[in-house]
Amino acid sequence: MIKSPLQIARESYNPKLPEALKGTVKIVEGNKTESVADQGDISKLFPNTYGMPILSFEAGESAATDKAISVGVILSGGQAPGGHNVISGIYDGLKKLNPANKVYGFLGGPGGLVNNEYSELTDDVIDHYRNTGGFDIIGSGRTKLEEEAQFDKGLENCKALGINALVIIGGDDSNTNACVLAEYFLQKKSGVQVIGVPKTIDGDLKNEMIETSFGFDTACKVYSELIGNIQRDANSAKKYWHFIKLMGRSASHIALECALQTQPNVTIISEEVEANNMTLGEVIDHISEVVVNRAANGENFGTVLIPEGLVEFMPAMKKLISELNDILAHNEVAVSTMETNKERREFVVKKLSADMAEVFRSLPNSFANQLMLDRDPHGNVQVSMIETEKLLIDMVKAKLKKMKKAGEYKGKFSAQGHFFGYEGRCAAPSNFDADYCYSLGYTASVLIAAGKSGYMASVRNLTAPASEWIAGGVPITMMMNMERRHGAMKPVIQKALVRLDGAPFNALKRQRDEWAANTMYVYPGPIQYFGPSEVCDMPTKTLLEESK
Ligand code: FBP
Repeated sequence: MIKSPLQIARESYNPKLPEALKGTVKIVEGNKTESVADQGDISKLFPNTYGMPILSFEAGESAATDKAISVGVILSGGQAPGGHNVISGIYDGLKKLNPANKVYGFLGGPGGLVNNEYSELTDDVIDHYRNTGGFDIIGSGRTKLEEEAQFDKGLENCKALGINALVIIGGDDSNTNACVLAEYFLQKKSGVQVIGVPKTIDGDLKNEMIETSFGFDTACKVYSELIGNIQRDANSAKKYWHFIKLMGRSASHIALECALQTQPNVTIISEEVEANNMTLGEVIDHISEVVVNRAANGENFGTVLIPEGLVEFMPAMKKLISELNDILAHNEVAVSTMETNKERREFVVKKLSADMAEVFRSLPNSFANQLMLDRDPHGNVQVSMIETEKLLIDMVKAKLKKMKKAGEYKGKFSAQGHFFGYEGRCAAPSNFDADYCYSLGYTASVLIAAGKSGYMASVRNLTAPASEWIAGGVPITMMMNMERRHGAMKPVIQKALVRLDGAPFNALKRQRDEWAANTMYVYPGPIQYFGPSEVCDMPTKTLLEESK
C-alpha cells in the first residue's frame, strides 16, 4: 500500500482513552436489565443472556484472567470510519493484559467465520492500519449468521484456532446475530464468548447506554463538508436547486445532523413524514412551496436534504413495501427466474392487495422496479439503490410547471441530484471516531478478559473530554424486541429512529423556516486532524443537543 502523507502523519496519533481504561480495571455490576419490549418472548429465546446486569469500569484492582487468550474479530455490514481503531484497541488491550494473547481476524465478514478464512493480526499489520478509514484490514460482509449449521461450523473453527472469544463489530442486525450466537455458545457450554461493538454510520444503533454508533461522526462531517461546498456553489451561481439524498437506511439521523451542520433550505425527516401521515404529494407540495417563495425573492436556487429511507416512511409506500417484502420472500425462486422487470411487475401486482396494487401501478416504472430489487440478507429494502432524489426532482418540476401555467409561480427551476453515501463510509476517522473506536475496542478486551458474553461495549459521556468518558458493557438482550422480518416474527435489536420530541429535531424545527426563506448556509469545511481542539475534537451537533 502506498501511503499518503496524511496517512503517515496519522499513524503516530495516540487515541485518547477514558481515565478508567488507562490502568487496571475494576468491573462494577449494576442493576439487572429487561429488554425494551416483548420481555416474555425475548426472555424465553435468550434464557442464558437475558436480564444480565449493566457493567461499568472503574480504575481499581482487576479480576481479569492472566491466562493467555485468543480472540477472533469480525467486521460486519457497511463500512464505518474507525473500524481499524476498534481492532487496534482490542489488540492493545489484550496485549497489555498478556503479551501472549492473540488476535485473529475473520476475513470478509461473518462468512469468514463459517468458511474458516482468517489471518492472525500481528504488530506489523495493526500498526499499518492505525487511525485509518476502511475495513480493508480484514474486509467486511453481510452474511447473516442464523442457521445452527453456521453456528456449529463457526464454533468448530474457533475451537481449532483455540479462540476463546469473538468480537462482532456491526450494526443492529449484526449485533442481533452476536446476541443469538452468544446465547447458542452458552447453551452449548462451548466456552467461547461473544462481544458486540456498535458500528454504523447510520447512527440508528443507540439508546440510553449507547450514545452513538461509531462512524456517524466522521461520515456526517464528510457529507456536511460536501453539502457546504455545494451550497457555496449554489449561492455563487444562483441557478440550481440541489436535491441531496443522504445515506442512513431507515433513520434520518444523518440528514438531521448534516442539516444542523449546514443549514440548508429544506430538510426532509422521514420520521416526521410518517408521524404526520404525509403522502408523496404532500412532500412535493412542501418542497415546491419553498421553491416558489424563494423565487419570489429572486432566489432560484437552494438545497434539499433527503434521507435515503424516505419512501419507506410514507404510510402508503410503507404498506406497499411491507407487502412486497412478503411477496418477494415467499416467491423468491419464481421472481428471480423472470427475465424482464415488466414480467416481475405484473406478477407482483396480481399478489398485492387491491389498494396497494393501485399505488404500485401509479408509480413510474423505473421507480417501481427499484422497489422490487433484491432485499439484503437481513430482509431490508436496499434504499441506497432507490433514486428518491430523482423522483422528487421530477415531481417538483411537474408541480411547478402546473403552477406556472396557473400564474402561481414565475421563477426558473433547474435541479441537480446527488447521493452522498459511500464517499463518507471509509474516510480517515475524525479525532472523535479515532478516540471513540479505540476506547470501544479497549472496552471489548476488558469484557473478554472478565469472561463476559452477550454484552456490547459501551462508552458514554461523549461530549466531555475523552478522559471523562465512561466505559462498560450493556447486555445486548436489553436492546431487543420482536419484529417482522422475511415474513416471520424475529428477535432483533430495536432501531433508534429520530425522536420528534428529541433535542436535535427540535433544534431543526426551531430554525428551518428561517433557513428556508433566507440563505443562511454554513460551510463546515473538511475534517481537521491537527489544530485547535475546538476544531479537531468537536462531537456531532446531535450529541451536543442531546446532552444540553
Ligand atoms: P450498516 O447498517 O451495515 O452499517 O450499513 C450502513 C449503510 O451504509 C446504509 O446507510 C446503507 O443503506 C447500506 O449500508 C448500503 O449497503 P451496501 O454497502 O450493501 O450497499
